[in-house]
Amino acid sequence: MKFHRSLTAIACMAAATPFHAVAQEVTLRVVSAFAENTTYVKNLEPMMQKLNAEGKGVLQLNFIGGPKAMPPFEVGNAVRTGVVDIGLTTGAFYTNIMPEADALKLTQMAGPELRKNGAIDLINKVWNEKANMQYLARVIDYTPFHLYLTKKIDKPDLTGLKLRITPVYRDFFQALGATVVQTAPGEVYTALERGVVDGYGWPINGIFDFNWHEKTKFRVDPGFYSAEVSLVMNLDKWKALTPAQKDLLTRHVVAHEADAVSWKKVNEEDIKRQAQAGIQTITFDAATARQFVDKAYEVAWTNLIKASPQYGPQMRKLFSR
Ligand code: 173
Repeated sequence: MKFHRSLTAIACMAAATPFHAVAQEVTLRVVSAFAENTTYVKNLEPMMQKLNAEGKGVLQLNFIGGPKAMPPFEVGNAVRTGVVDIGLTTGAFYTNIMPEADALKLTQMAGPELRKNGAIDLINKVWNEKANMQYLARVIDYTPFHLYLTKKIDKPDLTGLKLRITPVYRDFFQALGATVVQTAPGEVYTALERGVVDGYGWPINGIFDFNWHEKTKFRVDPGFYSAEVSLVMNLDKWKALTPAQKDLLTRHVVAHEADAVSWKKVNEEDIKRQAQAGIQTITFDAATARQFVDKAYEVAWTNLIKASPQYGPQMRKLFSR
C-alpha cells in the first residue's frame, strides 16, 4: 500500500514538472584552450559574470581553466565526448575531429553577419553532425593572422625557414616553401629561445601575453584570414537544457559575439605596442601583397573542398563576400 502510494506520488511529480517549471539550476563546466591570463580568456570573463548574475537558479557557467587543466588540442574532443560542457577554443585545435573545423578562419565576415546570412546555421548543422557540438558563438573577429620572424625576408618565399604552426598556417606556409613544426601556444617561447624555429604564426593581437616580443624581430604584413575563437558546447548537454536555459545562454553569447567589434581597438593598440617593442614590419609591393593573401585563401579553400566535398563549397559560398 505504502509502496503504491509513493509510486503514485513520483508519477504525479514527474507529470507536474513541465507545468511548474521547477527545473533545477544547471552548472556548465567551461574549459579554455587558451591560458587563463591571456587576452582571449580575459575578454570572456565579463560575459560569464553577467550571465551568472542573471542566471541564478537557471544556469551557471563554471570556468575550470585553461591549458593547465587540459592540453589545448584536446579541448575539442573533451567537448565532443562531454568530458566538459563548453570549450573556448579555435577550429584549428580540433581538426582531428573534422576538417571543416579549420574553415572558420576563412570567413571575411563577422559573427553577426554570419548569423544573418545562414552561415552559422550551416556551421551548426556540420558541428552537430560531425562533432556532436552545438556552435554557440564566435568571440573573436576583425583579427588577421600574421607571420612573425626572427630573420628577415624580402619576398614571400619561406624556403629554408622553420616555422611554428598550427593547422591554421600549415598549408599556406608550406606552399611558400617553409618547413613547419606544430606546437601549442605555450611552447612557442622556448622554441624561439632555443632557435628551434625562425618564426611563428599568430594573430595580430596577444603576443605580449606570452612575452614573444622579446624574441620577435619582424612581422610580415599583410595579415591573412580572420582569427577565430569560439564557444562550442557538447550537443547532448545542449539538448538537455530547458528552453529558458537555452534562451539565457544564447542571449549572452550572441550579445558577446556582437561585441567582437571591440577587437579592432585592441588590435590597433597591439600594432603600436609591437612597433614600440622594436618589431619591424616586412611589407611587399601592392601586387605581391595581394598575391600573398590570395594564395593563403586559395591553398586553404582548395584543401578544404578536397577534404570536405560535401560542405566545403557551401562554406565557401556563405563565408565569402
Ligand atoms: O596560432 C595558433 O595557435 C592558432 O591557431 C590560433 C588560432 C586562433 C587564435 C589564436 C591562435
